[in-house]
Amino acid sequence: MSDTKEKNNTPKKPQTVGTKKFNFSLWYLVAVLLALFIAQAYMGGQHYEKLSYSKFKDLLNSDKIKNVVITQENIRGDAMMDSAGVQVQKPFEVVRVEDPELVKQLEGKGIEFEGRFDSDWLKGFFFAWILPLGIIILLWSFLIRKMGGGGGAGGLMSFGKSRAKVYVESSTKINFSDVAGIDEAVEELKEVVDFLKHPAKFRALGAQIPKGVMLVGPPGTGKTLLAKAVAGEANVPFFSISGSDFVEMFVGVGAARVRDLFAQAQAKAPCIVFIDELDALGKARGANPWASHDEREQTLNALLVEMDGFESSKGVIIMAATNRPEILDMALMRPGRFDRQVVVDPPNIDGREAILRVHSKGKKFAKDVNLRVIAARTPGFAGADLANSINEAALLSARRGKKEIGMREMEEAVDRETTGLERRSRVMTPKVKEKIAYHECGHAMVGAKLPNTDPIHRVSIIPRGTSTLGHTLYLPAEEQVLITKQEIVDKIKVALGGRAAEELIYGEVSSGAYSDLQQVTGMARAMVMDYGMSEKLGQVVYRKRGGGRDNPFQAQDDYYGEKTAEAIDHEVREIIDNCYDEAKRLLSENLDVLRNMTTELLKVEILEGDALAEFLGKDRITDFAAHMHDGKGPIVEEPAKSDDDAPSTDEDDSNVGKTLDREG
Ligand code: NHX
Ligand code: ZN
Repeated sequence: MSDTKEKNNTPKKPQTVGTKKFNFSLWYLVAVLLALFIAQAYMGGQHYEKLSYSKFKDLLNSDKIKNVVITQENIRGDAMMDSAGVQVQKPFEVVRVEDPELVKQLEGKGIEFEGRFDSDWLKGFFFAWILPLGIIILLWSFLIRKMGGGGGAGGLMSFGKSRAKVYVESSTKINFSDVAGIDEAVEELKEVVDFLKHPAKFRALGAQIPKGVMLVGPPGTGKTLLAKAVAGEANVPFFSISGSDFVEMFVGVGAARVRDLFAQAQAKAPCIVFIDELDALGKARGANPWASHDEREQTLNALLVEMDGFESSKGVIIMAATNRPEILDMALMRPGRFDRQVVVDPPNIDGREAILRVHSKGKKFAKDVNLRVIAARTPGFAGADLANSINEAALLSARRGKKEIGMREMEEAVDRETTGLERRSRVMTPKVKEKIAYHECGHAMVGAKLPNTDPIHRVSIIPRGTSTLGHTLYLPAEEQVLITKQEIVDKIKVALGGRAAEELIYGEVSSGAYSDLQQVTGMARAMVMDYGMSEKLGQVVYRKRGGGRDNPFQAQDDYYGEKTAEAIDHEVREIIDNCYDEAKRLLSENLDVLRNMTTELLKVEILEGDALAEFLGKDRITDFAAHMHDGKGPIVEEPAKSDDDAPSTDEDDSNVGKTLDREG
């Protein structure tokens, strides 16, 4: 293990510790046997002339046989034989036939002969025993290698200690300033850093130091980054291992690895041990049907024992990450183990903006890039997704030969993630193109005429992905936590605006509104069944909680009878019908603008910003001020603060204020 310690100083190098010697000798054995077999086959298979017994007797009678070796099955020897008209001495072989006269004949002619036990038994032994055994062993080791899975190298006989990849970074260089958008989690972990830095302060008070911190949150939210940041802030070594590295074919291997890991960590204390994907230990049973339940239990037990066993005052803090805390063994959460849980939520709009700001460090952006818009456009994105979007935008900008990343590219990167690739090649007749344009302008017009709707960001008739022919984007300025009845109603009207425009202009409707209608139906049903927003059905929740993430297979045994079901359907229908009438009314009152806007949209294919304001009015479109990331802090900053040092103009700042103070 001494070499491990030496290598620990090189950061970020995965180390593979363990023995492969047994594996080698196994291969060696197989190779030797194979060589033996081949050699034998060569020597045994010397070019004998195969003769019939009668031919052999003819040769014998005509004194052409020189010598003979008799085995149980064969007679071999040398004989003078015809070869291209010349007599040559050649070796021959015949299959032995019951012939009591043979010995007398040989004696009579004075031919040298001997009996011999054929060494062919070796061949037989090889085929009957060694070869099948070899094949079985080969197959076995191959299978195990396949199944031992996850871990990488190793295989059958590497019962070694921790061949687990232990990434040791002597200091991670990452600190809390690299972590954005999860402020609560960071706040929680500051205590851990404090302990690692000043253990004496805590010990003097006799305070119990946390041993284990569990980071709980969906993938990509920055759990690993957070753990690294703790190590970086405290400037201690960072041991990292994945829970899946503990899951092995053989009972006890994982447990041995756990013990080894803790031994290594304690030698390096104070330090952070980070176990990623802790739930892999809980999943083990399903993942490998051949591995028994015991392995998982033993590994888990080893982990618990190790956590109980070591003194946290030494300064080893275990951090673990999981996105499914519910499947973890309860024993892990007991005091003295992972008694502290830190929830790492997906970021809200402010968090996303902060994350974007962090990831834009060291990248060149054009002046018009507005990270607030990107943050508003990416609900549900986690840190990793946002980082990916920025990278995508950088790649796009490079491909387009730009010197800096532009807003177009940033938006395109997000579009690709949310609606799919542009498909300009999708050919459509002018008639269909016009219909699409009217549909989209219908949405936008209705949205602009209603008071409780989100500002319109963009109208586009460029097809995207597999099934979208056009789209209208609205951007909420803030994360919506509550939605009023009137806001939902207005949303329904906007969603029906597309079809309403089609009907008004063409007198008939198309299947294109399919996805709009799905949304509309969902919203209306939620009003009636979930939010108590229908007078006829009252303040009652008719749906069982369920469906969604908790219970995706929920059957439809909700809380209502047949009469109520009818009433719900009727009410949903009525809400939608009323909204549709209202949408049509709004459009028919503004038919000229709708026509002009559609004509323009058909020309330019995308309407946004000022071009959009021309038809919808400046206060109904998104009007985020252009703002960059260059250390000025978030866009919500007080204008007074950035007066002296910020390069942005006063105009910019006033725009910012206006956008964010917008009520509703
Ligand atoms: C389709 N997509 O898949 C075509 C390509 C009305 C201008 N048939 O509301 O893109 O029509 O405001 C099966 C059957 C999607 C699957 C019908 C998937 C219909 C989007 C709807 C714009 N913007 N509609 C919109 C749109 C469409 C759809 C379907 C489907 C259009 C509209 C999709
Ligand atoms: Zn639509």
